[in-house]
Amino acid sequence: MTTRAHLIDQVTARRVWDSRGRPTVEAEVRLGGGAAGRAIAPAGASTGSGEAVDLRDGGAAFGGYDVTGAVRHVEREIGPALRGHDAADQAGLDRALADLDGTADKSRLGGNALIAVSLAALHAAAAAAGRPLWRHVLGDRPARLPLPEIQIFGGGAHAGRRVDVQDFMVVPVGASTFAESLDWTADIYRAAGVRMAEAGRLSGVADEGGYWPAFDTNEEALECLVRAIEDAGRIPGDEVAIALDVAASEFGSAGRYRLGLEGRDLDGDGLAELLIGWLDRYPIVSIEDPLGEDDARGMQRFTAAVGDRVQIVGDDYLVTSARRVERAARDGACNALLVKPNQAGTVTETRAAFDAARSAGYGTIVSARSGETEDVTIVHLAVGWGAGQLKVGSFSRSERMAKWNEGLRIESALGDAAAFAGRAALGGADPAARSLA
Ligand code: 2PG
Ligand code: MG
Repeated sequence: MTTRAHLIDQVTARRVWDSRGRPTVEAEVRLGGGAAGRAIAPAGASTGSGEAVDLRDGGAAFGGYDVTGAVRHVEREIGPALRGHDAADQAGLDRALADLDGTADKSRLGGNALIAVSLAALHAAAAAAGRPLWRHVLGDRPARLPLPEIQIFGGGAHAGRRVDVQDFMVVPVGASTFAESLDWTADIYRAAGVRMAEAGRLSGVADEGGYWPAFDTNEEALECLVRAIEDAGRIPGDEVAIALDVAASEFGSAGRYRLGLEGRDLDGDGLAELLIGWLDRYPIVSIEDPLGEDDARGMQRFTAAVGDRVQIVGDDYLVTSARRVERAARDGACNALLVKPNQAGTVTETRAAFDAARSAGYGTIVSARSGETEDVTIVHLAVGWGAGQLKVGSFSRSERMAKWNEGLRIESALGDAAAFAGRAALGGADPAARSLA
């Protein structure tokens, strides 16, 4: 039953700043009963062309990245339209947002405006119910903390294209709790830093907090990562495995790829062969966007070749779209979905993509963006939806640590009831073993 207490009374927005020092949209939703919710839109750098579009002002201010237009849309159009809407009816509210925008890519009001409001409304509904967001979303089902993918070296568009591969990550597959997975990662992150320093190559961090990738080849970064896992006293593969985000759309299109670091031009088969060579030589359990977003044939062939032994994640390729997930599942491309709420533009559309991935037997990884803030909503979604995996960047910089730390808080709140998703959460593994929530 709806009471006035659950009805949206006011929606406001302001310009705040993200981890790259760029403007972004923060929205607040206040309900009649006084409960309120707040959320901040993140922003990508290696964006898929099918994503919801962030509305930026252009022009001279802040390099064209300003968001005064998106903020104004929340205040003048979205707020009045949502007034009186039931905050507990997320699907209806998100439909109203999408209808009001009226474009396929959310470009009129701005994907940044829409996702901030949609998430803020979810927060307000949880606050009105008097429950943490993760519990509000999960209900009474058992909770499971996600297996983290944590970046150790940044690259690609997040590091001036210093190396071609975008994310070199660790996955603590042998850990028995979320907290332990972070303990291990802290040691590996530190060990990697010591190695870089000893080699005279420590020169700060990339956009998501991973070390700046001062390597001569992409493969050298993989070798250094394996050594850092060993230096930290962990067994590569058994205890801590590797995940890559190749983000191939950033260095290739129409089936042609240019590895800038190594000065090599490859076709799709050539790139697949190179990556499969790495799978043979290194303990890699997950590989994201191995081929370009426009290379459906390449993705299908790659999945057919190695999808039974490794997780193949669609990020730019699937852009958190239920329609694209269904098509990929039909065509035999990918076996896991990267779930980024701002790619879809609303909570409900994100959830639809998530559900499509689940139905297809895919693994699911809730993910942050390279431009982030102190907002930790995605951690609550990862637990609340039973996603099984979480990717929020590296193990430094507070916009990243805020999220890992929120996972620790949820794990402590659960006490003995806390379960950890572990290795079984990886796509490509038996979907029955992944039935998490
Ligand atoms: C990705 C993300 C996060 P961006 O490609 O998976 O690493 O990067 O937010 O720049 O798209
Ligand atoms: Mg990616």
